[in-house]
This record gives sequence, structure tokens and C-alpha cells, in this order.
Amino acid sequence: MKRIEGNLSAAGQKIGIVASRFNDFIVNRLIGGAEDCFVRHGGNSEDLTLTFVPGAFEIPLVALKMAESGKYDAVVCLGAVIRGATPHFDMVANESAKGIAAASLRSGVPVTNGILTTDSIEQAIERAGTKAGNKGADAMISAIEIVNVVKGL
Ligand code: INI
Repeated sequence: MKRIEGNLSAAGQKIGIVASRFNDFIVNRLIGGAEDCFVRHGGNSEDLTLTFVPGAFEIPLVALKMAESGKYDAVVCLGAVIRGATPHFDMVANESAKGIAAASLRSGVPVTNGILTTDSIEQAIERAGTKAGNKGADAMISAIEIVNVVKGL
């Protein structure tokens, strides 16, 4: 049986990152986790390009544009949608996730989802570099792996 698996080497990869300013206290930790992950897996931080958008709702369009530009092997999306008291929560969370999947399929370029969707700020902090890991690093390692999978197809 032939097996195709992606290794976790980021050497030579160029990655676009789209990050939202909304909840920037959290999102800045996700950006840091993503960059740290990329460098620790052999990538050069100069091969990362970071674009900011207002909120998670705006991430898919910019992710699609970056993916279609031909400049990046993958695009990593970072944001934080926190339920709190906002009636916006379900709409923003659902539309950003659907839009990210659509951006990947439409462009043919891997686009990974590092958008936290949590019920509280505490849960977001836990997933932004404290006791439950860092969702930005998770989205970056997925991007590194899937780029290498796609190269092997
Ligand atoms: N954007 C987020 O990134 N996180 C949120 O938690 C959030 N909430 O809760 O409202 C949020 N809303 C803004 C949205 O992403 C758009 O920027 C806005 O609706 C303008 O299109």
C-alpha cells in the first residue's frame, strides 16, 4: 500500500495569516503561538505575512484573496468569537467557519481555521497559550502538515 503523509517541516514554506482585531488581547496570543510554531518547525518568520481585518466575519474574504494571490502555500485564520452577551455570536461563528472552508475549496489552497469560539473570556484565555494549549499554534501545525500532504499527492 502506498501511503501519503505530510511531515511537520515548515522549511521553505510561505504562509499568509489573517487575524482579526476584535478581541485582540486573545488574538495577539494566537498570532504569537502561530509564529512560534512556524519557526520551531524550521520556517523563517520572514516568510510569514500577517493581514489584519476588523472581526472574524471579515476573515474569509481576505483569506480567499490571499489564497488566490499565488504567494502563499497556505493561509492561517486567527480570531476569537466569544459568546458573552452578544446576539451576534452564532452568526459570526458560523459564517466565519463556513467562509474559511469555502475559501480553501474555491482557491485550492489550504486555509486552516484558528478561530476560537468560546462561551467566555476565561475559556478563550485557556486556549490562547495557557492550560488548554494555543489554537493559533494548532492552526499553524495543521497548515504546515497539509501543505506537505498536498505536495505529496
Ligand atoms: N467579531 C469577532 O471577531 N469576535 C466576536 O466575538 C464578535 N462579536 O461577538 O460580535 C465579532 N463581531 C464583529 C464581526 O466579526 C464583524 O466585524 C462586524 O459584524 C462587522 O461586519
